[in-house]
Amino acid sequence: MSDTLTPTPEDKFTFGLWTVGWTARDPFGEATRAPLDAVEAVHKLAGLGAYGITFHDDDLVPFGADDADRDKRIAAFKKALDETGMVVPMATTNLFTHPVFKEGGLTANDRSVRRYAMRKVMRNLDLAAELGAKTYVFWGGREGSETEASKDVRAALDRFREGLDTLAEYCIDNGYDIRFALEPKPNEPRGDILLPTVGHALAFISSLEHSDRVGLNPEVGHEQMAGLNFVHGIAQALWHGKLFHIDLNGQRGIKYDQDLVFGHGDVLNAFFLVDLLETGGYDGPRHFDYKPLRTESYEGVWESAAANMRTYLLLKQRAAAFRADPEVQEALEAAGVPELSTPTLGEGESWRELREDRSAFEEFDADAAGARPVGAIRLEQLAVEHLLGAR
Ligand code: GLT
Ligand code: MN
Ligand code: MN
Repeated sequence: MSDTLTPTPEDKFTFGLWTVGWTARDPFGEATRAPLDAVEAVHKLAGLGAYGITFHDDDLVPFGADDADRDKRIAAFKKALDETGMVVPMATTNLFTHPVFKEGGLTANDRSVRRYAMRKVMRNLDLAAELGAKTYVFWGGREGSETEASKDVRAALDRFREGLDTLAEYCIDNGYDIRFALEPKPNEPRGDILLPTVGHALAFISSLEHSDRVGLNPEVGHEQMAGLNFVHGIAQALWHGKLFHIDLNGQRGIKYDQDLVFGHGDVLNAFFLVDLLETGGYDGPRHFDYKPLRTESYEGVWESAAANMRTYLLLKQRAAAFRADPEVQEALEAAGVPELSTPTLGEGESWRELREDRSAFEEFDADAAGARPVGAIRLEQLAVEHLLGAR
């Protein structure tokens, strides 16, 4: 098999401990797999060519564990990292599993729950900093409601902002080189989650006191659950300089959060996503946040971990071939794609000159321009042919 399809740490592939470690309990059925030890996860992923591992506080140390148990587990995890060279580029807090968070974490109506949530984040920020994490994810799965009357959304956004600004100050004052990445999701587990899409989150970030330290961790399936084009969302996040991290997986349309293997959903969108990530200036981890199917044993778990990475590398190879194909370049030119980078006004031109330019309006043949061919289908078919290995 070609070498470019063998993952290495240079590819920066990372996995959440909760992904390969998901025991496959769902709302209708019990776990189908035994719990996975964090140390084993580190060794197995390293053996498959991954670069790093990420975790929630409670993935590494069970909720409520005493200090001695906590220290023991963290020491064993660190030892596994040392032995394998695996890194921890990102960490996050579980503000969703325990019943205390049933009505929210940073935006719970109950003030004492909000204060507890902030302390839980602070404690894990200390560990994240110690392990060298550069990104801290906030997925507000319980920040939302099922009903309108039970949540004052404007007050909730005030509290969300207060929480993030306070926690950013905590990082600044402790000298932690950590940026925050908000992860949007439209629903599940709450009926409606606050900051449901990339666009909502971007607007919210601009209102933060420490907005320069806060960006996004968009997940493929979460935008697709809302029927949105993930590639467009990522392009806009990059355009704002806010793509701090990314959760790669697969989703088939507007339904429950499937967390399929990357590429096992909308594969054409995944092709253009990899094309964008590889050429658009993103150099962060390629983080897989998926759930190995409940039908699989651990054999299937490790197969699925490898599948995520291999699919990414295959798409990277195909996207590069697409870009290098002279016929594609000619079709892009014919469709006017490069022309969009030319500013609409000429150099030194203002609305005044535009206003006087008769060729732009009075003499412009709108009917002829309306009848021009674009060639979008030819271009897309070229992409499909590259994706399917036909070129
Ligand atoms: C949870 C969620 C993911 C988030 C994780 C980070 S936890 O599994 O479904 O999308 O990225 O909190
Ligand atoms: Mn998901
Ligand atoms: Mn995610």
